[in-house]
Amino acid sequence: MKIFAAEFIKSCVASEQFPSGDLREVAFVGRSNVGKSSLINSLLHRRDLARVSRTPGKTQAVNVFLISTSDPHLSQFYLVDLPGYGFANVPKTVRMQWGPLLEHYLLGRTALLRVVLLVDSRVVTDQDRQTLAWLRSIRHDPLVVVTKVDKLKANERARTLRQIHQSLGLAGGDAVIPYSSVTGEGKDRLWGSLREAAGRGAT
Ligand SMILES: Nc1nc2c(ncn2[C@@H]2O[C@H](COP(=O)(O)OP(=O)(O)O)[C@@H](O)[C@H]2O)c(=O)[nH]1
Ligand SMILES: [Mg+2]
Repeated sequence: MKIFAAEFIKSCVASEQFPSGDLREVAFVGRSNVGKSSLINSLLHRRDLARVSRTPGKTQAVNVFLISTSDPHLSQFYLVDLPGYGFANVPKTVRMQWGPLLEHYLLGRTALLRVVLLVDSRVVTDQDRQTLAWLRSIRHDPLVVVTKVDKLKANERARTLRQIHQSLGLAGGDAVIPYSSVTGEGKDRLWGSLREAAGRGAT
C-alpha cells in the first residue's frame, strides 16, 4: 500500500469545526506523552506532520489530517488526532474544555471507522483503563496499540505485553499491537488492522 498524500486540514476546538461530508475517519487517542504524534508521523512516513512535543498537553484540539492511499477502502480518509488526556499540568480551564470536545467527537461522528487507543508499554494507568471502559460503553471497541516497545528489554518484553493485556482486562482474542516509532515495528500490523476495518465497513 502506498501513501499518496498526508495533509493537515485543521485544528478543531469546537464541535462545529469538525469536518463535514462523509469521508471515513480513524481516530487516535491516548494519554499525553504516550507517543501519539510520533506514531502518526511514523505511520504516515512524515517527519513532522503531527508535531512531536516536549511540552505535552498544551494543545487541546481535535487535529484532522486528510490521507490518501492506494488501498481501495482507504483511498481517502481523515486521520484524527484527539487531544491527550491525563496531563496534570494542564490548566483546569483547558482540561474542562477537552472532555466535552472528545465526547462530542466520539459520540457524533457517524463515519468513524475505528478508534485506536494508545498505551505506553512502560506504564498503563487507571485513566487508560477508564478510557477503554468508556469507549466500550459508547460502543467503540478500540484497537489497542502499545507504544515505545523499543524501550523494553528483550527478556521482559513478552511478560510486559502479557501484563498490559491483563491489566486492561482484554479478552484472550483481543490483540494488542506492539509499536515503536523509532524502529517502525508495528506499522504494517497497524495499517493491516485499519485496512481490515475499512474493508469490513465498506458498503
Ligand atoms: N523510544 C521511543 N520514544 C518515543 C516513541 N514514541 C514517542 N517517543 C518519545 O516520547 C515523547 C512523547 O512523544 P509524542 O509523540 O510527542 O507524544 P504525544 O504527546 O502522545 O503526542 C517524545 O520525547 C518522543 O520522542 C517510541 O516509539 N520510542
Ligand atoms: Mg502530540
